[in-house]
Amino acid sequence: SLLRPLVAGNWKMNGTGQSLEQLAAIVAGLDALPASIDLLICPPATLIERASRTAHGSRLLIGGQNCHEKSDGAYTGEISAAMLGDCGASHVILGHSERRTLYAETSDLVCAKADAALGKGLVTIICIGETETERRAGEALSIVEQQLAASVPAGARAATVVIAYEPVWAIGTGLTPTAAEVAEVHAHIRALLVARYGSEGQAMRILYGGSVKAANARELLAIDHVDGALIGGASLKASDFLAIASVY
Ligand code: G2H
Repeated sequence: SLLRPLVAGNWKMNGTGQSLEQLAAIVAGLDALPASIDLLICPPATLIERASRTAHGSRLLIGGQNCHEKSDGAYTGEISAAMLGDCGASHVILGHSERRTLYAETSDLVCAKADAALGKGLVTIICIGETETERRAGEALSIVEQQLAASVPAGARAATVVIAYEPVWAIGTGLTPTAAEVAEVHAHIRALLVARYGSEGQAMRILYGGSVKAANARELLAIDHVDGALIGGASLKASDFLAIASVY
């Protein structure tokens, strides 16, 4: 990667107070990793404040996995961008395929959430990616293009927006695309970002996500325009997460 890589963990709906032991182990392992990469863990919302305390004084960043598009109000059960920031989150994942599929989040909604998050100073990681059916139909690039155009705010900047390409069929399945498939999609995303945002698009990081693990990280992270990883299952154990980050 020509850009400063970001290695991000997405704990999804996993973790209680006991999981802070894994977080502390990640913090303890940071010194062995190159200083030239950014590291982020996105625990469930209930752990963000405690996770921030555990990470305090270290370079481990803490983020949320979702936020609401409104700043406050009668939205029972929802969490605003300001609330994430208040708990110590600096980042938020938005538009993860699980949110798009299971909670019917559209790209327009993801874009509204991104605007809300950026407005509160959070770095937003915006996820896009095709389903297996779409890939088989030869639509991977066009789906990614549509999602990118509609999900990423017009004013996106490289310092505050990160794109995550996660082919839906690779998420939690153990399947990963070939290096050539990843390279093709990432190069396409890069071209689209540059066309829309110029030099900001050149500097915007594009993460790969979907069944990243220690065994495949070296190959995936070496691909052009793969500027880091979004890691689900393999981010739950400190040793796995550190092993992936250590390929840099
Ligand atoms: C994709 C990824 C993390 P996993 O959802 O966002 O999860 O690494 O478990 O496939």
